[in-house]
Amino acid sequence: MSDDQYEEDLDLNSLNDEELSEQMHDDLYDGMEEEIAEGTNILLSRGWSPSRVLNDALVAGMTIVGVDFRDGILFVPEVLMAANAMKAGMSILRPLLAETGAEPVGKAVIGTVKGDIHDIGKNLVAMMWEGAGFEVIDLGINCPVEKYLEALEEHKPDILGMSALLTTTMPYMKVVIDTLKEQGIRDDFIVLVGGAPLNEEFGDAVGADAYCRDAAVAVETAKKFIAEKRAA
Ligand code: B1M
Repeated sequence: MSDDQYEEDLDLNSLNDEELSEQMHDDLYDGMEEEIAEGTNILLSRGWSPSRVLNDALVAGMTIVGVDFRDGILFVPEVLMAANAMKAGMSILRPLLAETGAEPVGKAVIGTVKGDIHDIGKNLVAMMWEGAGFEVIDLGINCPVEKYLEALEEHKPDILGMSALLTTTMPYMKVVIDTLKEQGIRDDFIVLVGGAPLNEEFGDAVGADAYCRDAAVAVETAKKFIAEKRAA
């Protein structure tokens, strides 16, 4: 039997919990939205809590995707497909998680800076953060400092993430960080920056807490800073 036929014929209901969870890791990896939605519903119907489905079936699967993306085994299109499949599961779980009051790992606001409309990388970071259990408020593209400030005031996140893809727009990150300093709120947030033309030196120069080379690093860095913050 071909792999395709096997996939077509595979009845997710016939798998036990452990097998189904593992199958969902594979399905996430392969960006199979419908299967992820179906698997999520089956596990819930078997009495799994929403946070167990999130952590054991989805986040664990997305972690594998993140590692292979970092290591150059998966590329942007595959990661976007995996992230979309993850979203299919998340959209079922999100209202249930809100009901049960399960604590997210942390909260993050992210946006592409003023003058810049590139959003593929930023979306990837937002999705990967969501996949890692963060609550993410995505401000979209072309964000002026006022938009960041309003979102920080409204959502009180742990993390502020900024993305820039142009050498002409990346200096705007300093405008945002300097404004936070002027308002005396810089240290209330973990500020992470990223985008193709940036590097670590630039991140230091503008006063960010860290530069993130890619979405997988953004997840690792966010988790590391949150753990340090909680420990303090
Ligand atoms: Co534009 N563009 N573009 N473009 N574009 C670049 C960036 C460019 C390098 C192409 C080139 O000339 N070789 C060049 C910039 C040159 C420079 O500044 N030195 C460029 C230019 C010049 C322009 C325009 C000015 C072109 C024009 O109109 N004359 C114009 C600018 C518009 C504007 O923003 N005001 C423009 C427009 C566009 C499109 C609209 C056509 C399109 C964007 C579509 C979209 O985003 N919805 C586009 C695209 C697609 C690109 C390239 C080809 C690809 C960018 C991309 O999506 N990469 C790009 C060339 C390139 O980078 N190879 C280019 C894939 C993405 C997954 O990677 O965004 O780097 P990346 O994100 C990574 C990491 O950087 C990191 O994680 C991500 C995932 O691993 N990361 C973060 C990103 N943000 C993060 C935030 C974080 C953490 C990590 O926060 C914590």
